[in-house]
Amino acid sequence: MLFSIEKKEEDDAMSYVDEVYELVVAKNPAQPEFHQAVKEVLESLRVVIEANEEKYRRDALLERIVTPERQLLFRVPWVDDKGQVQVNNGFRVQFNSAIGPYKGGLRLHPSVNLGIIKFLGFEQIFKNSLTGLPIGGGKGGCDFDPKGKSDREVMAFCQSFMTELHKYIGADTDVPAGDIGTGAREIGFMYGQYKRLTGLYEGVLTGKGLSYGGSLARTEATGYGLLYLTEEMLKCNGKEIAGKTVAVSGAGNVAIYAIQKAQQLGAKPVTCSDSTGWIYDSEGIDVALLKEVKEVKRARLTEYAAARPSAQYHECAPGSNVWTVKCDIALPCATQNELDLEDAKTLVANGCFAVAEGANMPTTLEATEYLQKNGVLFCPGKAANAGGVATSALEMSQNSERLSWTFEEVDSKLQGIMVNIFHNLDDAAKKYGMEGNYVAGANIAGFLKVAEAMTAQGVV
Ligand code: NDP
Ligand code: 2IT
Repeated sequence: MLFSIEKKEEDDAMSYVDEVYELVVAKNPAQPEFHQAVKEVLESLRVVIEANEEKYRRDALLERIVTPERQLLFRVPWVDDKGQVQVNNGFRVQFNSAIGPYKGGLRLHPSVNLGIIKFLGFEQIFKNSLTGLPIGGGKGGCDFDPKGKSDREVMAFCQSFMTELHKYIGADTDVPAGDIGTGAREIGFMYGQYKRLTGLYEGVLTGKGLSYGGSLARTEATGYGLLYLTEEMLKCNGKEIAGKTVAVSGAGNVAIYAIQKAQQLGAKPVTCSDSTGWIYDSEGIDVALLKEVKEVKRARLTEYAAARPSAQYHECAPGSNVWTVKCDIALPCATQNELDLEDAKTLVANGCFAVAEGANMPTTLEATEYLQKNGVLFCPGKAANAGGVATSALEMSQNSERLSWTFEEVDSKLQGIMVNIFHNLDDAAKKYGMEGNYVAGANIAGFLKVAEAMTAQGVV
């Protein structure tokens, strides 16, 4: 009798992976993006965990890896140009420091909430591990919208944000950087305030200006890195990038330099987008014009269309986006969940054979599965966009040795890192019997290093 009860319990027992996923959903209600990121990683790790389930379970390794080491939530009050006090919600999630100081960007966007910062911080753990450099995972941000604000308002916000954040960061503890809405201007204001409050001239932020400790090629790094990895992925699958038509979404830091490098490699990027509209340019995107509109004027893409006869402008609407354009390669470079199942079907029907994520988690789980099932080469963001944070780590190295490397030096290290990342995930996918599944490969390769470090460091 006893035996049969035990046997039944055994049959009913959920696998450790499923148990931890249910725990995450129960303990973190109303955080769908965080659940989505955890689900994708845990599904990929199933084969690794199940081979060693007893040990991982006893060590509560998965419970620990899905729980941030520390979560900071703080008030950010500032005064606008009319003299009105504004209040925003600031966040910094210090997720995992097993392999290095927390490292990850700061997102400034009205949609920011704890669940979004946690999804980004969780992704960052594995991404940073894949770079091969000693950086742990973290992310932060605020529901502040820099759009439409004066420079003085942006400075007032950044100073207030850093007045609280500076207590928790440092060159050897936690090193933030840019992300959506946080570019060179915001990093400059934050760095100035950190220095004023602490008296320290140290590499506490990356993406700094070149005159005060920034690295050459950091601005270009995420977009360039995305193309270096895509090129290697195509090469290893008997294809080449030259001559191919590319659909890019976004018109920010990642998208602009992805478009630029795609052109340098002989491809033809024909689209870009922002939150209100998108461009199809039959002659290929004019990068100089796009930079002028977005980096200098901070204007809408209607200005691009107005200045370029070959460009068509479309409002963003359901069913109207860059993925409707016929392309060989798709590079989503705007934001999470911007490429859904319908978009994936359209891409496949139009003959697209490769998708590499410049943004973090831009493809929904259903879309990813559809693309993979239909033979599309698919590289997830935690590998494909790791060039940005990798170059941030190179900026940290330069700050530590108080030297600056040349553009060529940084760019060639970036290329080496991206090629290496691709081979690591390709090898991991093959080793675990999932050849060509780069999502699984990236999650497994990223996880194994962090898991080993966590195990070696004991229960902390
Ligand atoms: P930017 O702020 O420079 O640009 C973001 C672009 O995406 C803008 O064109 C913006 O349009 C568009 N966008 C942002 N949010 C939305 C939204 N909710 N709906 C539609 N469009 C949107 O950010 P980055 O280029 O730096 O970041 C883009 C993506 O890449 C993000 O997912 C980020 O996390 C990721 N990433 C960035 C790295 C970096 O080094 N910067 C490194 C690795 C990943 P609009 O201007 O109208 O808002
Ligand atoms: O998502 C990312 O990897 C970034 N926004 C860059 C982080 C960094 O620390 O450079």
